[in-house]
Amino acid sequence: MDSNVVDYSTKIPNNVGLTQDRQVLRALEGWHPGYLNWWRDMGPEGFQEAMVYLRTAYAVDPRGWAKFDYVRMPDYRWGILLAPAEENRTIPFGQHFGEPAWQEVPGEYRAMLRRLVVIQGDTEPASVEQQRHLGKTAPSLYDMRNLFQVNVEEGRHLWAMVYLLHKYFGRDGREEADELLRRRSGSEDAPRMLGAFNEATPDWLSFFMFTYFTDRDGKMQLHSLAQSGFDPLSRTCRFMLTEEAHHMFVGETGITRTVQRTCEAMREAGISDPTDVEKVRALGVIDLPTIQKKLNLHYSLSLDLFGSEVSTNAANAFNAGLKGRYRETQIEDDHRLENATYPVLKMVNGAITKVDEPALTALNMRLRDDYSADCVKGLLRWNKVITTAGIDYQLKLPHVAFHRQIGEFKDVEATPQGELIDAATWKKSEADWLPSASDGDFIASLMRSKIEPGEFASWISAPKVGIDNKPGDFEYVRLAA
Ligand code: BYC
Ligand code: FE
Ligand code: FE
Repeated sequence: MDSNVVDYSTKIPNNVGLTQDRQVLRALEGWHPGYLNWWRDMGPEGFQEAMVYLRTAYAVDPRGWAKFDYVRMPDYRWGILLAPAEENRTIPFGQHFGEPAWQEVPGEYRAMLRRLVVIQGDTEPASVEQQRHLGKTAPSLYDMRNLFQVNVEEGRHLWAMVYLLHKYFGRDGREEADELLRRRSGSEDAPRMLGAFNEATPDWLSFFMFTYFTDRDGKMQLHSLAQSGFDPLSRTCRFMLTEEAHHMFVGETGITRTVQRTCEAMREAGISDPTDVEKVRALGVIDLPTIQKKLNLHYSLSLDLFGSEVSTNAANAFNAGLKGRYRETQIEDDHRLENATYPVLKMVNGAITKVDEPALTALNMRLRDDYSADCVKGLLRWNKVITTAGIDYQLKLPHVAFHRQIGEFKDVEATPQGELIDAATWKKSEADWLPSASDGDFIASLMRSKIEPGEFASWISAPKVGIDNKPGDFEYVRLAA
């Protein structure tokens, strides 16, 4: 069978020849009911019966892989899709540089590889859990559809990692796959593995910030894992990246539309001072300083996901050929990094200082730098909207030392400009930099669901174009009667 085409005749759609792989098929069929239970319990609350205009992947080549149709989410065809194998692929970095890519798990690196797969897998259902209440306050049917599209695809990303665990890791792989359904975002006794995935996503502005900033960590991590010498992981991640693009699009355009609506409302009302928060809020839109606070929060939480700036885990995974750098194959160096250095921001004698560290242990820092550069693009777009509206305000990324819980800066307090401050000053100013409870209450007060086709909540403008080129009043979700 053509491995570009997905086999939909089986219960678990796939392009990995599952029908010929009875043992793995049986293992996955055993896991499937637990997954559906998890989806019913922890997936979008109140919308399991709604018909949602979703895209489903039918092929894995870059063009035309998706078809759109109305689907009840529990009937979504979650499947196992790997990007086509690259012939004669070799390991592109590390101690095994140039050797043929592995088609089976390299025994000596089994534990390290399993850990990476499990951590990746854990984030996917976590995000669905974090977003499960948002359907009820969707600002439009268009946005509601996008939320659910992201949710079903994160569910599929879980399947992607579970396939690797079942196929390549035997019994402990199956146990880990079960654990992925047991942990819960924000749970006291069985939380999700990484910090940001236990935080709440209380409102739609947070959702857009999350899909812009946190899904973008997903992009960077998936790019690094797509370089992996373990070929099945590489192929899985390469296909996941094609889905990821839509998640970040949802975030970027969601924030653009929020900023746009705010600027429009301010102009119409003749308000030129963006910091006149009360006046702006009275218009039923989110003031720019509050948008900046949400941005500060989600960016800093997402920076924590890169781990410590200096990390032997990162060096080991690179040396082993399991996790590479962003765009590894396009970098011109020896891809072993034994003698190279990389500048790392560290705390030295109480000051934030740039220090050259061995490039191998600085890989998390490097990926984080690549991430920050990638984040800037959205800010340019949002700021253009603000400038075009004639408003004197600019959104900015806070300094990497601001509000950190992991790495070099976890024990210090810093302003968004990167100035170190004492605990008392932090306490006094925190509410100027991060969303306060009253900011949250205000945003929550705007989160009114709009379910007439073509209708949008007061705080967000309509998108420029519809999904799948549908007109503005398209009924993206048919709610259950
Ligand atoms: N929270 O050497 P260190 C996505 C732990 S998002 C809690 O500093 P390392 C998505 C670490 O586990 C992408 N714990 O860091 C987005 C270690 O613990 P152990 C997800 C943390 O290992 C939106 C210890 O601290 N994929 O796909 O080099 C929606 C020391 O670790 C955190 C991946 O992350 C934290 N933030 O790097 C849906 C890729 N950070 O082992 C989906 C796979 C560190 O000593 N994971 N720790 O007990 C990795 O590559 C690495 O595990 C990390 C950490 C980059 C996360
Ligand atoms: Fe994902
Ligand atoms: Fe995503």
